[in-house]
Amino acid sequence: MYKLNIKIVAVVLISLMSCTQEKNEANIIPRPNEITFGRGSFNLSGSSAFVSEALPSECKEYVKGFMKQLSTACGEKSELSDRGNVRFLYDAKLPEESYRIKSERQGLTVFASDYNGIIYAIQSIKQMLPVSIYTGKADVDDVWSIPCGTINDSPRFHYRGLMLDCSRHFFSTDEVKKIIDVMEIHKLNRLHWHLTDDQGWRVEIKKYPELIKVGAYRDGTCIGKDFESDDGITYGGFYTQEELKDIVSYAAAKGITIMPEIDLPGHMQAALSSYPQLGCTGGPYKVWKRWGVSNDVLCVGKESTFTFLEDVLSEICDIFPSEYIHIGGDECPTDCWKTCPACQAKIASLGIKGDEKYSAEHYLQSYTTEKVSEFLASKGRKIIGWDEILEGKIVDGATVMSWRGSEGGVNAALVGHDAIMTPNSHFYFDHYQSKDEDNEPLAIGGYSSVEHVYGYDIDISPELAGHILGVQANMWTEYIKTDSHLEYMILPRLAALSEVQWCHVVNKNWNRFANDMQHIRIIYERLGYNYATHMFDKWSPCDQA
Ligand code: TNX
Repeated sequence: MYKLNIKIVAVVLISLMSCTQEKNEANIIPRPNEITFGRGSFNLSGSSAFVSEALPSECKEYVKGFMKQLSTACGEKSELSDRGNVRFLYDAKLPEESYRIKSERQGLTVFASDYNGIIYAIQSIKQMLPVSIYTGKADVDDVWSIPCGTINDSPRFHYRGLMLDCSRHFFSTDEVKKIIDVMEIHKLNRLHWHLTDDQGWRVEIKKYPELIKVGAYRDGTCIGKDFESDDGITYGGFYTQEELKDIVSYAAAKGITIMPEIDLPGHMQAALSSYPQLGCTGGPYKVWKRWGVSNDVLCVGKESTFTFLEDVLSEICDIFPSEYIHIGGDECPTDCWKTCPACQAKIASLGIKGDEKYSAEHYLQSYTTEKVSEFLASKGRKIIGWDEILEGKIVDGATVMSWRGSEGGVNAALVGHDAIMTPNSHFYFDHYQSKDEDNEPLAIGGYSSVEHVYGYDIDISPELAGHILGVQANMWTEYIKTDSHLEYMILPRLAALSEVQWCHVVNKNWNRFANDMQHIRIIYERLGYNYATHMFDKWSPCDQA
């Protein structure tokens, strides 16, 4: 009994010590490459900041915003000054998006070579400060110091994305901004915005007003997974070009590029209902009320379809400065092309022939992708498509988004194409995050816990590695109708994703991550995010496996 008590006391002491140690540690997610802390600390309360003129001009505004948050939270004025003790300096030797923080008793110095590097340094600093830095409401026991030491940090992948489907369900501009905010905290840099699909067209196109008049609304939505049912409630919404431009600049200020997706030639039923002449039969078509893959796709036998696509994509390019435009390309049944005189005439006039691997219609889709790609290239843009674009003939210069596992991405890299990994085995945030499905909101299926997301590892040979641009998670929203449900599906899986995207393999460690999440969850809480708690239910802060 006595022996047992000693053991218990020892365990408690050790865990208390490790907890105290952990507190001196930085709970930054994603984990920086190198953190070395020494003795002493620097107190940021009342500090002022100097921003070197050698840094990109927008850095000043960002630092100013941080100083403002600091002032509000600490209750002591922090502002920009030529003699600031928090100094932001340019270091040409640092790669893109990288940063170094040197913290000394008398001040803090941040080095970077670009805007994103400065953003990420500040995000790391904020995660080392009391959570009231995010809300401006300081607690009495808040301590505003950062331990002396250095942080050297640089991302593993340069494409760190999240895809948001606003077609199946529509999310307000405020909610989209709220998602952008949490992406910034986790150092993601791409929001892939799925704006069109069978169930709703969400982007205003001035030349084709019916797209939002007709295509943005459906007469009802199927109930649960009964695709024949219909709730009879008109559902829809769209973003004006002004709203979209506002979101583009909101995201850019946070180092995030918005990549729009116009899914073609399949997943186009909302466009077909607005302009039935775009289809093979001429319709009539209805904005789809159910989920799945529709057989009604664009008629690519008609030249007028390409005129439509070019007009739409021109306006898209005017709204979104993104170097990449996503053109979808997924799940395009070719049934109607097989019986469509225009499509068949096109196949004949182009001399397209099927072979043992792919049908002539598959090659007709490749032709479509190629034409769209050439048009976008004339506007200085590059295309990304879902991995179906590997079927038939892959278009020169196209980047592949690998969703049906990682093989598509590896195959693309093998033939010299760039790829982004977004396999549905790990990064489909519409999948269940707990095995206890009965106690979860209805989801499409699958299973991807936070730990499972965290465990993704791309084992690729060094020669292919250069073609793997990065990793992304996809938030499809067939079953997600509300903001709180959306946040529940994204968080905290986004945190796990961010370490897959950012951390070099040696720095990934589930136990350390789970421990660090105790801090991030409070940030989520204070910022009013609805996050899933499964991982915390199983985890206590000092629980080291
Ligand atoms: C597949 S991933 C789709 C989407 C669905 C999703 C549901 C991809 C390119 N297409 O249309 O929403 O599955 O998980």
